[in-house]
Amino acid sequence: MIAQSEYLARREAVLAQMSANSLCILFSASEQTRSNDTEYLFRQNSDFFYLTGFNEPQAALVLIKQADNSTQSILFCRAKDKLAEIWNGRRIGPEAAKELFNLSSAYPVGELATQLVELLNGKTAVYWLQGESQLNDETVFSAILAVRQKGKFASAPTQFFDLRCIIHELRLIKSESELAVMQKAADISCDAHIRAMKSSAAGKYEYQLEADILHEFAYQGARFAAYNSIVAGGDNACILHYTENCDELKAGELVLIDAGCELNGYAADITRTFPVNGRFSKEQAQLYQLVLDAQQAALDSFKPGQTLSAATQIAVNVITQGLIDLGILTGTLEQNTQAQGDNPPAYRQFFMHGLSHWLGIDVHDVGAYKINDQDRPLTPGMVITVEPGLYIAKDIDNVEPKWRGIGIRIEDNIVITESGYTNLTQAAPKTISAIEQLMAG
Ligand SMILES: [Mn+2]
Repeated sequence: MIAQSEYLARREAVLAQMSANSLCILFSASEQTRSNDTEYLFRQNSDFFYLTGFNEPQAALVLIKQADNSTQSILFCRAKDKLAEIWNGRRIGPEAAKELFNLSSAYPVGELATQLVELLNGKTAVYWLQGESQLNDETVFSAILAVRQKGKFASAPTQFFDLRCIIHELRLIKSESELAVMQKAADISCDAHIRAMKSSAAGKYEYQLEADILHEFAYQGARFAAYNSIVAGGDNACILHYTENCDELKAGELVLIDAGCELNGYAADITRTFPVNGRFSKEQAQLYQLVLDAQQAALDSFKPGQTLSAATQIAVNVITQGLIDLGILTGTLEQNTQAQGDNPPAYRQFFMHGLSHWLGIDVHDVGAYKINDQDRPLTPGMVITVEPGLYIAKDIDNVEPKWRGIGIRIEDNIVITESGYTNLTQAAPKTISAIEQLMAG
């Protein structure tokens, strides 16, 4: 769990970057209808959660930095309501929230619209997540308009900043306590992958392995998957975001599982590919080893100062050279990794997605990948996925039939450290021998 003192420090870090005499507002997520009068399980807005740890809908956080640089954190949240709480669950309420969440003050959310007009009056600048929600933009603009209409002694802010450039940079570097939560999310997700490997058998259905995965997540306290789980047998693995998970698993085929849980707001994102019946065929093993070698070569390069594009190039070169050696591609490494006129490089037929993305509260986490249009050097505390893949579709005609219908991805989650990296997901087996051994017994 993340201590309240850390949420306070995060708000202070945002306030430190705000200009004097400014206001920042962040809104909670809203409940989303699933059908008629039932909702999806509530999931908090990631940025709001990062600054508050407050997990209710219908809330807003206002940060104020006065002209003399003194600061306030104000929460607007649902008022206590006996009847509503009997039907729909407990509410913390403003009074308790003020103490529990280290706030300067807290008010019922019904007061937000009128108080916001007063709070904005006289401020120079406003920060919010512009364009994230029409309703939230409307709340901000309506309050600004109301200040303008108050007369000549009122003054409305004239500088509007996107809060993303502050908060998303903060979120990109994970603290020790965030890394501890992410390690736990990774551990649970590794257990789930191991369980699916042990459970796999020809004749089972993809959704049954998905059920193993989700049960393991929930049983260990992670009620949410961080994203829809992919359980793709055979050539379904060549559909990158396959989530139907409805087909029968067949002996002799591989199954690709891309699944990770969300624990206390933080995501894991792991992919493993293994034989349905526990033994790789010769061709499967050759392609699998190639992806594993590409991943290891990329992993070996990670340390502060490395860039994602340089690491990607390392993985691309290993995969491309391997495909040439197996006779799947012809020509030189350079010919196959460079664009040919208007055509993408030849290797892109078989490895068509990126190697890495940020990982954190969002599975595809926030933070700029480039700074001034230049690849950003990695720094300690960044968490990324490393996920090379190789996909040879069933209907591709320029590849020998024995290679077709095989999709492989291997994905781990790593933290960049001062000396290199640590792998959060090494507990999930990924060498051919480790997978075959686990599944044999
Ligand atoms: Mn991923």
